[in-house]
Amino acid sequence: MNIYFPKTLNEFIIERQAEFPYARGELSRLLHHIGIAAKVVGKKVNKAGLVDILGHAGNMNVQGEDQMKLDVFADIQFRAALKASGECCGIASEENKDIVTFDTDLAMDAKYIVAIDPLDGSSNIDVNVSIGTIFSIYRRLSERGTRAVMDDFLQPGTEQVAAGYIIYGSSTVLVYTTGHGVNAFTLDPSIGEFCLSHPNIRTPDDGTIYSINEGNYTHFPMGVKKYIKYCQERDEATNRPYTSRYIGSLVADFHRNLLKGGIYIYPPTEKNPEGKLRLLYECNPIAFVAEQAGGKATDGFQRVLEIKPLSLHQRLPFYTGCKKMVDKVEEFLRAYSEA
Ligand code: P6P
Repeated sequence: MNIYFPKTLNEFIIERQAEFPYARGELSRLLHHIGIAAKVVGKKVNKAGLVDILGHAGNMNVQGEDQMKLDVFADIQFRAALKASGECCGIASEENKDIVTFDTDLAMDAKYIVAIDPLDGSSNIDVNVSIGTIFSIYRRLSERGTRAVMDDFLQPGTEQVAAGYIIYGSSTVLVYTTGHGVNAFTLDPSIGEFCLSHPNIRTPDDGTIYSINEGNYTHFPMGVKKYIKYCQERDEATNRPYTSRYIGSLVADFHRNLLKGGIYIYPPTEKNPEGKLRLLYECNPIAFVAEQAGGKATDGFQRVLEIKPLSLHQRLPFYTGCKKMVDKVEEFLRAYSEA
């Protein structure tokens, strides 16, 4: 009988803790608690259609409980886990206009802050499409023992200590980086553990999948329009035409492109002239993972991770994936920039 002895997320985190000089386990504990919240949220997402947790907050479900939207549930769950870890002093979440700071002595003494999109793509839940949680971890700038402040959250993405996402799909997969490569862990429901399934992920240097909502084509910048046509032209030497794949869930589109090779683009549109995606808890964490796997992430002209955030929910155009594909779209953007 072959013994199945997987490397669990906890073993991996502790094993790799040695990569952090002077680390005393704080980051390990924080990542461990994110893993716990991911399991709880994953369970709810996978049963969303059954336990009547779809729909909008404020309604009563069949059990007479106050029904909440799944993303509200996810926000509460991750907030509770981060607070309970004792390693996080505050959170910036897509679900909350302002930062959430913890006021227990334990939490106020914590070293880290977290920016999070608790459930990205949640509009896809009722049609059973994969969705995800995206998180980004920074060292606080403010003094330990005090409440976190806004400046703790407005740091450039290069200051991230760790970042990653959980994709709730055909399986629940947690992908993260601490700046030493990218690793993915698949939840084994039979033992309730995240097990290392994709060690040291490297995204291909080039790819043949492009992900963009072409419904917004009319209002795309000319460089994006030209790039889409480039993807659609026949040229065997460069494996074109490419394949168009767009799920409408960033984590799902990004994860497929990360493994198979591709580019995800959310450019300025008429409805979102600044771009739709948020810098703090969507673009920065995804950009950190992309770069650590050998890919690239820009706003079309500059490296996402070097952008200094000016506000919590700031949006920007987002181009991420295989380095050569991002380079190519940037070439078109420069050639046709209206500036
Ligand atoms: P559109 C989901 O709302 C999201 O933030 C990303 O997950 C996804 O890639 C994008 O927006 C989809 O936006 O405008 O194409 O529906």
